[in-house]
Amino acid sequence: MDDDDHYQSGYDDHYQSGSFPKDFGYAPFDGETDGSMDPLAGEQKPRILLMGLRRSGKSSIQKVVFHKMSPNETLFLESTNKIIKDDISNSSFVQFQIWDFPGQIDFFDPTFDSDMIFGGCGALVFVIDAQDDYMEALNKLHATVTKANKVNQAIKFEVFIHKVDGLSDDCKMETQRDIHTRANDDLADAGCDQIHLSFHLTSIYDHSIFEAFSKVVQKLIPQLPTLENLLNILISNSAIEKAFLFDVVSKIYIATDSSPVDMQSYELCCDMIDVVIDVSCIYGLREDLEAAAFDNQSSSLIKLNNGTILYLREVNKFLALVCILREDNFDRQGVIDYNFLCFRKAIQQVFELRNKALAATNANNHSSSPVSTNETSNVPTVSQTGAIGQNGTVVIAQS
Ligand SMILES: Nc1nc2c(ncn2[C@@H]2O[C@H](COP(=O)(O)OP(=O)(O)OP(=O)(O)O)[C@@H](O)[C@H]2O)c(=O)[nH]1
Ligand SMILES: [Mg+2]
Repeated sequence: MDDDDHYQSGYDDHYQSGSFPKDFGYAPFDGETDGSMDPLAGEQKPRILLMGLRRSGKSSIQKVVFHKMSPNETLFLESTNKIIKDDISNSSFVQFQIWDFPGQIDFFDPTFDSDMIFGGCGALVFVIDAQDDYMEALNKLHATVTKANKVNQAIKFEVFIHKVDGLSDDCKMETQRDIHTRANDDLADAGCDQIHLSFHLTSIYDHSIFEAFSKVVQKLIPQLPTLENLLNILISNSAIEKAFLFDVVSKIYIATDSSPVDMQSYELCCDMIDVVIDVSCIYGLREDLEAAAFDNQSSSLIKLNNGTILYLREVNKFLALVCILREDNFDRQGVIDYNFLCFRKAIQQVFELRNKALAATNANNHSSSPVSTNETSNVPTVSQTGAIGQNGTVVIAQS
């Protein structure tokens, strides 16, 4: 992509993508425990489409979340005039393409191949500029959603009520309520009640855009319930308050335990990842070795002055576990560390089984439709000592 090359060439070689060293960008995940194959190679990856009116902020979102562009730099982005396809292949769990559309796209244009575009689409993110008059955007949303749903009923529709940094809290709520009501009324009037829209208040100037994108991506991960279960078992046996499984490059969380997420905790964990990567870049790299800023030795502990601890551990090349817990509960660090090792092992099993299932499917059939996997909830068992049983298994069955 020309745009990316242009953007990244402005960076020092060592910091190609934000504070990450050159080899820490989005490259095919090598499975860590399963050789160097990319199980989705040759398969069509699930797609996330970014649509919305001109200047609503689509390209900015894609650049800020996945290419570490700073929000201020988006002021200089040029209008998109063709579909930009961006491959996000950072880990086995999070492999997808993002297609950034020009604002003025016309569905009735004969060159617009809606079967091809909506056919393999997992999620459609529709961006509405909340600082502008949004009536036209709502019409476009309605046209887009009904058209896409005709082609593919499996698409998840996500509406980003965007640029809310300029609005007061009251105004944000009022705007969300108004957009929610109008969009759903339009669908009801057209007899499309079955279409479900999810709404998110977002801005590239805070963590809300990462949080919203986390939710979008999570819906595309079939293993999510298994991951959530593993996290629940981990936290309940380790006296941890909250745990996030992060994709380190994008800082989106691909899973968390089932207690509610509050923005502040999420922001703290994001900031911790930045600190770890930055410190690691400055002090951790040896000249003789092309060591990455994030590797299997990565771990960090930050004590806050309110008696809380942030604890980060590497799970695999692209994932980190970040936990929040009370300082008093950290006395038994041995148990936490042991439980973590069991957790990591279980996650590796999920990867391995998924890779095997995908490899088998690739060998057996050469259809171009995306592979879907379902897992049974045979999650690791909890042993009497309160740790995750080492012989715990996670089984993924082909649907
Ligand atoms: N205040 C604010 N401005 C934003 C936000 N996101 C994007 N912008 C600004 O909105 C303008 C348009 O952003 P783009 O990303 O180019 O919009 P687009 O939807 O890709 O536009 P087209 O490619 O023409 O369809 C830029 O000046 C951005 O800086 C946000 O969250 N808050
Ligand atoms: Mg654009």
